[in-house]
Formats: sequence, C-alpha cells, structure tokens
Amino acid sequence: MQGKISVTNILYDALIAPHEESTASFLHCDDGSTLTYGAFVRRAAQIAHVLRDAGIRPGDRVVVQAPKLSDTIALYAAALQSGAIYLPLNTAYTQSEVGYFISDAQPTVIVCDSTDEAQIRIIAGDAGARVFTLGGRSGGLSRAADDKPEIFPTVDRGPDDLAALLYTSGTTGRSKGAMLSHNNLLSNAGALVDLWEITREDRLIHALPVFHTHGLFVALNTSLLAGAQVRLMQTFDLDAILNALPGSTLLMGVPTFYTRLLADDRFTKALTGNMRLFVSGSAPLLADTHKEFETRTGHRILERYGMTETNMITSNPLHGERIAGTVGYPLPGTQVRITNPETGEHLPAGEIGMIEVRGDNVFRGYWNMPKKTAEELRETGFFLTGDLGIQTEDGRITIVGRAKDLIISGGYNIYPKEIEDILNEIEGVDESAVFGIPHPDFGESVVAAIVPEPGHSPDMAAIKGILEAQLARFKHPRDYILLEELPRNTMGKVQKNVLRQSYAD
Ligand code: MCA
Ligand code: AMP
Repeated sequence: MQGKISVTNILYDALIAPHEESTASFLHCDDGSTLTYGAFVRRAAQIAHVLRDAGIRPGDRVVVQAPKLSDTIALYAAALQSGAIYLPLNTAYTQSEVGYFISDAQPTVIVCDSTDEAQIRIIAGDAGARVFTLGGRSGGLSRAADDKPEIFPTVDRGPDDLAALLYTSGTTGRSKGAMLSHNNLLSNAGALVDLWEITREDRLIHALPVFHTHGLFVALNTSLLAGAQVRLMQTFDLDAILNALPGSTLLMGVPTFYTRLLADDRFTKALTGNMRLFVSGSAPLLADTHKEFETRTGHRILERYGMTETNMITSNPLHGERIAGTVGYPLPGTQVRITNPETGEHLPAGEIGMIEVRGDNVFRGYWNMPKKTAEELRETGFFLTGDLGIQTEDGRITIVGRAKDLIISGGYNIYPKEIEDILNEIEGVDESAVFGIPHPDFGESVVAAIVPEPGHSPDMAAIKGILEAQLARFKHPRDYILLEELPRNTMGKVQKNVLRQSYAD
C-alpha cells in the first residue's frame, strides 16, 4: 500500500510557515512590546501544543471570546496549524448569546477573557469543552504555552477543509455559522494583497476587532501573506491612531473610523503624508465623507464590499478611479451578477436587483443547516447576498439597498428580527418593529416601536432590562416608541420604510 500523501496545510503554509526564520517586525502592541515574525511562528507552535494536549483533533472547533492581544493572534495561527476550526466571538456577546454558539458548534476548547471565566465554565461544562483564559492575571493559555516546545508538527489540511466558523445573524431565527475553508480565506487574501499591492514595506494600523471578517481576514490574513508590520490596537482609540499615522502606510476601517478622524482638527494632510492607502468597508461610506476626506488629506478612501459568507466581493481600484458611493469591481476570481429577487433571472447592466456572487471566496455553507444553505447558495455556486445593487456595463457595482431586514451600526450587523422576537415574548407587548435611523457616528442606530396589548402600559425599565440581559450592548435600541398600531401595507406587511421616514429625526 502506498504511504499517505502529504497535502500540507494550505493556509498555514501560505500565511505563517514562510516567516519561520524571519527577524522582521510583525506585531507592535499598545504596551510598546513588539514581536518579530519568527517569534510569532514559535509562539503559535507553543499554543498549538496546548491545543493538542487539550484534545484538539483536525476539524475540532476552538471558540475564542478574548481580548485583542498578541497571543490571541498567535492562537488563530495555532488553531490553523493544529488543523482546528477557529471560531471567534464578539467580546460584547452576553452569556445567553455565547451559550447558543457553544451548544451549536460543540467546541473542544473555549478560550475566554479571564473576567468571564466563571460564566463560561458553566456553559462549557454542558458542552464538555476545556476552558482556557487569555488576558488578566490568570492568563491561563499564555502560561500553559510558555513551557511548550517552539516547533509543532503542522497538521495536514486541504483546500476544502474548514479553517474558520463565523456566526452571522439572519433575518429569520438564530445565527448561522458560516463555514469558511482554507481555500476561501487564502484565495481572498491573495486577491487583496495583489489588488492593494500590500508588501512587507507596509505598516498597517489595526484598530478593528479580530472576531469578524474585516479585522481577522481582510486585515490580518493580508498582512501575514505579505509580511507587513501591524500596529495592533486593542480598540479604536482616536489619539493612538493620530499618533500612529505618521509612521504608518495603511489603515483599514469602518466608516465610523473616518467620520471620527474627520471630526478631529488634529487630523491633517501633514499627518497622513506617509500613508499609502485608507480602506473602508462593512457599511456604506457616505459620498460626503469620501469627498471631505479627500479635501482634508488629498487621499481618496478606497471602498470595498464583502460579507462573512463570501469574504471580499468587490473593491474600488488601487490605480484608476475610486468613485464615492460605489464599491468597485468584482475581485479577480469572483463573479458578480445582478438578478431579479423574485425570479432569479439575470438582469442587464443598469437594472437594480439582488447581488449574487460566485467564486473561490464563497463559503461552504452553514454549519448544521443544510436547508438554510440550500436557500441562499444556489447549486450553480452563486450565493444570494441579500444586498440590492446595480452594475454598469464595465462591471462596477453600486449598492442601492438591502433586500434583507438589517441595521448596520458602526460596522456591526443587527438583525431586527432577533430583537423583535424577544420583545414580542414580553408580557404586555402585543407586537413590535425594530428599525434603523441615521446616526452621525454609527451610520445607523436602533429604534424599537412597541405596540402594547390593549389595556396594558408596558414597564419600559423592565423591557430594557430583559433586552440587556440577552443581547450585546451594540444591539440595544437607543430609542423606544409606543404606538397604537404598526403601519402596514395592504398585504398586512409592516412598513418599516414608513417608520424609518417618520422617525428619522
Ligand atoms: C460600541 N457601541 C456601539 C457600537 N460600538 N453601539 C452601537 N454600534 C456599535 N458599532 C456602544 C458601546 O458599547 C458604548 O455603550 C457606546 O456604544 C459608545 O461606545 P464607543 O466608545 O463610542 O464605541 P467604540 O468602543 O469606540 O466602538 C465604536 C467602533 C466599534 C470603533 C465603531 O463599534 C467597532 O470597532 N466597529 C467595527 C465593527 C467591525 O469590525 N465590523 C466588521 C464586521 P455605552 O452606552 O454602554 O457606553 S465584518 C463585515 O461587516 C463584512 C464582512 C465586511 O464587509 O467587512
Ligand atoms: P456581515 O453580515 O457582517 O458579513 O455584513 C455583510 C453586509 O455588510 C453586506 O451584506 C452589506 O450589506 C454590508 N456591507 C459590507 N461592506 C459594505 C459596503 N462597502 N457598503 C455597503 N454595505 C456594505
């Protein structure tokens, strides 16, 4: 019998392994500490040993709800090297939200912030997972890794094996785990490095969270692939960014980053003199912001468009015209078409319809949800984004709206259905409608309209308390309205556009 053919580990071999001997600088942290690429590879190997000793086998899930530290990034690399599936969670999620993800994903290892340890251990006990902490005094994972060998035998993983599972909420029911393969992530990182010409000369300001596609894959995978330096900031800190700008070349952010920078007089053209590229995504960048940014700095923000299920789909060009209010052209290897949302029929250039996407970037389906997968991922390989757009003859895409009921606040997605489901269960609430209104800082903010049951006057403090216990802070409605009835069309459907218009102020 033939021996086993080594397929190698697609993503690890491209992103991490090449840096094994490198003395080049990689991470620059808030506390002034730095890590070279070579030291990072060795640290990842040490953490990979901890994962394997904790029982991680190829395809097992590693759930991570942890602060943004250099060991958190090394943990991502370690999960890849040990053949695991990396599952990052928003640090703002409540125990109730985390409980769902853990019961659905059935992880072998959970890594959490030291301060959440007691709560997580209760949830983990039911799932039979090992718990490690990151950050704080206990810092269990880091301590466990300190004594481990600095070399780890990389576990084979092929192109279609899963590298990550990212949960994304939906317009119906509970969150879905988007299964992302090694090839999904590598092909997209490669396309972006080529398109944006990221090199080892680049110095990226990284102020995004590392539990979503933008901060984890768009920013970090590309930096790793290119060997760029990364100034790792725990959170968005305006002063820290202003300080870092003169020594940096690249910033990736959500539109709120750019409006906050523009609101500060210290943000000047001189400060951005060494900058090569400002990238915006995750939410619509207002054309006004784009123009004001150019006037102030001389730089034209490069807007791109993507989704958790697809990584990046389109980008404005690095060279060539970056048009405010458009998201540019499909990435190489990615096909985009516009279809009739009702019939799926392909629409010609210039007509508004559903944006569909196909390519190596498109995910492998939803974890444990074949029915949902079949609804959104056609057999032809085209994925229905739920975004409405228009395409020019030469392929440029403009997003004009959403077929899905979604609010994007500061780059975080909020699905009204998730909030309405909780509100509608509360005693005294007959029905509710949650919608977004324009917000100067976050782009959109959440409003809840509540119709009380006849004869009831709802206890607003109690309602807020129930939502706070169950949902992450960023999903909480900032305003509540009491209505006698919700506006409906002749078919009985709630007219959220009417609510949005009526309460925009
Ligand atoms: C924080 N808060 C928010 C948000 N962020 N509320 C609504 N929406 C938010 N996005 C809450 C805080 O809990 C706090 O609550 C209050 O608002 C004020 O917080 P502040 O200090 O101003 O916020 P911050 O800590 O500075 O954070 C704002 C932020 C952050 C920097 C814009 O939200 C952020 O990093 N967003 C990026 C999200 C992201 O990475 N998205 C990519 C998803 P309190 O009232 O208690 O004080 S990936 C994606 O969408 C696709 C794939 C793509 O294309 O990229
Ligand atoms: P997520 O569910 O976090 O993956 O968010 C994906 C959604 O964010 C997309 O379906 C779009 O609605 C939105 N999005 C991402 N980038 C942009 C952009 N540049 N302009 C407008 N919307 C965007």
